Amino acid sequence: MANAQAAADEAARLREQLDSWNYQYHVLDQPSVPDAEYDRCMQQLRALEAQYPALCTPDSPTQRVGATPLSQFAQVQHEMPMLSLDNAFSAEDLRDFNRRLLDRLGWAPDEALEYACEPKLDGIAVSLLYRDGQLQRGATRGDGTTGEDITHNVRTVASVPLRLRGSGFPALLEVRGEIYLPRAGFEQLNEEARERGEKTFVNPRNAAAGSLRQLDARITARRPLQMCCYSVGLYQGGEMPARHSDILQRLHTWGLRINAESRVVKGIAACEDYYEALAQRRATLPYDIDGIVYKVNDLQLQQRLGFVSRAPRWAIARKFPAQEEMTRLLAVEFQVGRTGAITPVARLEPVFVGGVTVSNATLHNADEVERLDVRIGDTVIVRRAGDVIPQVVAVVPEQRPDNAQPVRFPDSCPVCGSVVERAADEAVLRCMGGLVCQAQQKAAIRHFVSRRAMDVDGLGDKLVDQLVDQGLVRTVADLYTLPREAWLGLERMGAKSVDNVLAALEQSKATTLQRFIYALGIREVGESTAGNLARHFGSWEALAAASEEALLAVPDVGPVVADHLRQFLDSADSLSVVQALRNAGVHWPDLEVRPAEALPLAGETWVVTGKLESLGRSEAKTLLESLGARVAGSVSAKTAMVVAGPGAGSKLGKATELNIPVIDEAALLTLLRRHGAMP
Ligand code: D41
Repeated sequence: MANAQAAADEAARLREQLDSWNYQYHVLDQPSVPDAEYDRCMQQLRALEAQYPALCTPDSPTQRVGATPLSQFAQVQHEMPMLSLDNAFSAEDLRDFNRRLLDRLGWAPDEALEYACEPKLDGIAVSLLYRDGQLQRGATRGDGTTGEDITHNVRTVASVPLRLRGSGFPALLEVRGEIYLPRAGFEQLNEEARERGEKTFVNPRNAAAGSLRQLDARITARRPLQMCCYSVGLYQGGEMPARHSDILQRLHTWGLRINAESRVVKGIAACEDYYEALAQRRATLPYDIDGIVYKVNDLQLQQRLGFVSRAPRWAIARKFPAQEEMTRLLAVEFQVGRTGAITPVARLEPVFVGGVTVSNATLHNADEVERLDVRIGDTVIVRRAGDVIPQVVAVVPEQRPDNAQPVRFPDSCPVCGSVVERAADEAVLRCMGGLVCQAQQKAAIRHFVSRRAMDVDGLGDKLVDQLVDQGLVRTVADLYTLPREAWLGLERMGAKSVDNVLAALEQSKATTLQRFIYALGIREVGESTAGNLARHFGSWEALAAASEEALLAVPDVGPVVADHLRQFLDSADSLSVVQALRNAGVHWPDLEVRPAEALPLAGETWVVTGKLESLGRSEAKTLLESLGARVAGSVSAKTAMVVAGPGAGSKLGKATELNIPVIDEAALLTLLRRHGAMP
């Protein structure tokens, strides 16, 4: 008995500890212990519960996943209907909404109502029912009156507390919110699906919906879903605050996740400012949102305003321009890139998506065309998010016409007629014409003159097209020897424009070895690899003479890059272009070669975690390696420094615990510049 009592006390202690860590990690976004410590505690609790089955209560953190899959979903009647939201599609619509409310309340047209503003998460609306603080039921919104019982799945969502924290909650409390998949989780899920050769999800919302529609909660448990609460439905046996924003705060103290971007503002102009500010940051948020929800903050006013049919009068969703739309695929054309890669491009019936009219979208490569099973004539879903190029993400199979045509890849280059090849381990088809292919000539020149390469101002795409189409320029070296009269003969090139281009070309001759290597457009050799090569070899001669092994010793150069480099350096054509460029006067200072031990971060192990806004993690890694650091995937006592961006998780927690210095991206950029790894 004494033993059993001790076990019960210990189980209670472990449960409290695990709940608290879970809350800090998933609700506060503040990881406080290493994963290993969490796992160890969980193991201890499991062992205790196995020994004393009576200790195993439904709210134990060990009980998030039930044992057996369901055979079907039960229906749930929402005692208090889950209302829907009216939409506003413009600033004008939003002002109308505000005017209607003032009018209905009998307020003057210039009075300022207090609004709670929050991002509209693109997920699945759910209801959580807590009785005496214990999670009793999770249900989908369904049609607002009848939903589905998804308790078994909701229990696996780490940010859904199985029991409420603290005290003072009503005996019966229904919390409403959105379950969604953060973008990083979505990417990870699709990555895993691709590795297994399975179908990928179209977007995070579909992935979240699919995850909640599982009869087997063990599948749901593997999906990194999140819950964010936005209102309270039914409650009995307790009081709730009189303002929406205070209700959210209260939910937060009870251990429920709320949106960190929520704000209270006064007046409709401030609502618009909030919209504009969040629209700017939309692409950088870690989750998809499709608009902003505005709610009258005062619950008494809400009550006076009431609702019409299924939607409250006191709330509205201002929608962002949609990032996905349906349109028809008219044709597929093939573009030839700088390295001969042939990219299928969808020609679409023009459609307004993500704020612009889109009539072309990339289909990436043959594998993607096959995966999508896309045919000409199909209705497709086009996505344009942020400033990324539009892409076809899915086909609408129900709308396929009888005469839909499969996409046929060309047997020869659509530009130069050379043979095309598909390497065994690659998804891309390539034109083997090399510099014979005018498409490759143009792309090579466009790259060579681009800002981050030789930076030749005033040599735009149209001009490059003319030069190549008229046979005036074949290689980048020809740019420097083309006589003034030839430039003057081109369309829309007056004396002044010609002089400007010639001056820009002259100016570009004084360059750096890094820019020069990058400008050559060698496959897989980007800016940072070019920098590593330049710093490692110091001169063109040393690079050109480097063996495969010598190339492999350069940070970030693996067998593939080394192979592309050797192919370039062994090609008589390529070398003659380099020679012609140098004959024309292109020059750079050679660099002092420092042995690896003399690099500023030699011998140090660094860890990069979280999101880096301007660099990205992989570039940060390359740049750190160029300074001699080793970049590792996990934090240990040997770690010299941790670079942490937004969303950094357990690695940051571990660094803090081990007293390892942590810097942010801004400090990293300063350090990289100070050591000359970046301009
Ligand atoms: O983020 C959301 N998707 C969201 C949805 C939100 N932040 N607030 C919402 N508020 C409501 C009311 C005003 C009715 C309580 C909602 C929704 N409704 C909603 N979600 C799905 C249908 C309605």
